[in-house]
Amino acid sequence: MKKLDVCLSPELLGTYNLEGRIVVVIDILRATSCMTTALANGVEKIIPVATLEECRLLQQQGNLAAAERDGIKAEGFDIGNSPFSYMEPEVKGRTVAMTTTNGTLAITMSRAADEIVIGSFLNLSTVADYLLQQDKDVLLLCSGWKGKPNLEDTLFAGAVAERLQGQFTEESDNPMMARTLYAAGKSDLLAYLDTATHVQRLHRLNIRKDIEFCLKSDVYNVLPVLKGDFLVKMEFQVVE
Ligand code: 3SL
Repeated sequence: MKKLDVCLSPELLGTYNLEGRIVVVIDILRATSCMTTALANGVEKIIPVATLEECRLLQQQGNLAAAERDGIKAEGFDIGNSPFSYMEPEVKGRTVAMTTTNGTLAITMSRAADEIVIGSFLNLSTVADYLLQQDKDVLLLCSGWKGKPNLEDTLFAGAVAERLQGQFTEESDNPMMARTLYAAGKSDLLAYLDTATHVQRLHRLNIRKDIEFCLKSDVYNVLPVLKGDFLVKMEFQVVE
């Protein structure tokens, strides 16, 4: 049977062998929700980079540049990290260089994986269907916040683990823990997350509608995958 595990923080990534695995990178608030929204709304590709310097260089080469640190748009860049920025007509057909506090770093740290795909509530069913159809072990990687686990990424890992239950051997208690949290919170994710630290941080920045949007399930049926240096939309057919 295929194997499933959940890595609660990129700091723990060294305890996993990524060879031959699909890694699902998760940063619900808000990086992977932005990536999903961007590709669903016509962005051609995304170049995820770990540092502001790399992002600036790509901006100078003519790419649209999205940069966020500590929830705030970094100075001198075109856009920050709101999914609503990707609903504007100007982004259609563009290549976006993107750097965020945790999400793009988690992607960079997963490079040894066989495949890297992007997960968010916005494309939950698409991610789960894809994983069920592949013949590979899976690691759900929560980006967390600066090395520490967080509730929203763990909840999404639980949502995926719930969909995969019975089809994968679970390698640690993490999938069960994540599923248990998701079962407790899924009837009202927004209320369940109300006191979560990153939700509170975003509230202090007056960011509220992004949170509500990022917690909606199955708004899009796109699967962002990393091909070389680019995140692009993968087309695949769900086999019933
Ligand atoms: O940490 C990240 O990668 C960001 O998604 C954080 S924020 O939601 O933009 O503040």
